[in-house]
Amino acid sequence: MFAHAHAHPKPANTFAYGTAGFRTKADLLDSVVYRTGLLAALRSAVLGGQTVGVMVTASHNPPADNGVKIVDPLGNMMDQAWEALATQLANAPDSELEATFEAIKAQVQPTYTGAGSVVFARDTRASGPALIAALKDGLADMGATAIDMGLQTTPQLHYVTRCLNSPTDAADAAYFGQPTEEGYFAKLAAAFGAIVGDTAGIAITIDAANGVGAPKAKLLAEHIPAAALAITVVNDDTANCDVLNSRCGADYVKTTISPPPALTLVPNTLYCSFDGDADRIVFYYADAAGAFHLLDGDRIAALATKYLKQLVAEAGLDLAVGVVQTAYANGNSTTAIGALGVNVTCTPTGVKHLHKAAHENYDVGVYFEANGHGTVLFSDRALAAFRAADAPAGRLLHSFGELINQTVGDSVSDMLMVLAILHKLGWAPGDWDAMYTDLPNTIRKMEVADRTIFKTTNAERQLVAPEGLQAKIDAANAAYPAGRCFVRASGTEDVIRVYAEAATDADLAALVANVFDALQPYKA
Ligand code: G16
Repeated sequence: MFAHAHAHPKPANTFAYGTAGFRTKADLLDSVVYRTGLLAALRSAVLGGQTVGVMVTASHNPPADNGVKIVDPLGNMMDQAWEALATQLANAPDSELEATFEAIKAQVQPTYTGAGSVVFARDTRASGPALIAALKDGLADMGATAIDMGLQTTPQLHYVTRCLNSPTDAADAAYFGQPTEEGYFAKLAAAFGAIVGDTAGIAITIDAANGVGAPKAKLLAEHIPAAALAITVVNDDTANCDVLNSRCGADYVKTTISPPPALTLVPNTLYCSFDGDADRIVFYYADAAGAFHLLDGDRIAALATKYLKQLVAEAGLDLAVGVVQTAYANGNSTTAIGALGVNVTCTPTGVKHLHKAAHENYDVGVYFEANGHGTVLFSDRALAAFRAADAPAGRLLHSFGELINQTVGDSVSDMLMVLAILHKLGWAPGDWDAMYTDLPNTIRKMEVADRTIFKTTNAERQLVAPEGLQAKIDAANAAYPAGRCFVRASGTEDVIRVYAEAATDADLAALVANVFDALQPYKA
């Protein structure tokens, strides 16, 4: 039945649909991506032939890795109930592939009689074209319509997926935009222009992580007058795949709390870093004395919450504004955001969890992971209120509704949101930084013999296995003022992550040393 299956044999490895889809060494992924093609087409059929998205990327991971994830028709991550099915199909022995597929099909029962439709794109990794070929084989074996968007950022693929499933009449309230790259940039540029005008004199330097965000940021610059926003792009070498995310990009800046070495920071000037597929962003600046200041996802959440809440009040709207974070949020950010008078909730790592919580709980749902992954979601009720509003604040909210990517965190859209808010507030980087002071903190990773033994509860803040380890971490935390450390298995890399914060640098160092002592028995 599957004509191309023999060309995509499964290696001996076991695969899991993790934090952001399948992600591992690229040379292991051929069969996984082929089978993801089969599943994406099936998902489309189950959803009545709506177009499903597939993105081939490993985002922040090193150049030798790659990954694949499925996007649902409204541009959100695939329904989590299907993750187990994706894992099951990826791990079926070659001889059982068709039987496994048929069993899954019997379970999900597609009623649509057509073959489904799938739109897909990839980032700049060297392994991308071959994996896309495997994906196309899977779609061909299902007879699905295959829409190839070529090189795109992950958020662009989410955007296009949503547009392909939305009304095409711009007068329709559910119209989202044109399902093209041009449509994406035109929508962002128009909304940004409506907020800041044509001569705002804003400037930003973007570290594009030597990834797909580099050419896309340059395209954005063609759509916005330079007198409104002057964009400089650095770390833009996509010709050399080996430099992707290497000593640059959002993950490097966040985890090292330092600028990319290739950049010399001009004091009191704002910079930002994208990650490899441009779905996260962190900002930073150097003060007059040359000290580095990181403005991460927590701070983006604080800024957006403060400003949007203010606009909602000015517009006289009764809307629930709230914030979603993960355990990685700096404790002082949670306190400062709470002091703005909004609810703050905590979910496990993974934007799919934050997105769901923001969507379910708030009209204006600000969600950001500390690593710079996030966006602001507006409920249908909020968007309708913005459209109907006469007051200037209401019109501004309407423009922010157009500017902010409603499908997923987006470096480009988030960057424009932050720049627009800073401009409206008349804030320099130091004013934004002054919203609160981070507790000293660190994120480390450790290679372990088997990361799957690390099981967590309470939004990943506590371990339930291996037995006895959490008690040691609890004792370490209790020994230091404001000490908070947790350990969890990464869903995107073969490591465990250790996050710690404490009242002073010395306490932080001692806390981390204690916890690493406790982790020694598990080290690879
Ligand atoms: C992905 C997810 C993020 C998550 C990050 C790290 O980001 O989309 O939600 O924070 O991985 O996850 P983990 O700690 O489980 O490895 P990206 O930018 O790599 O797609």
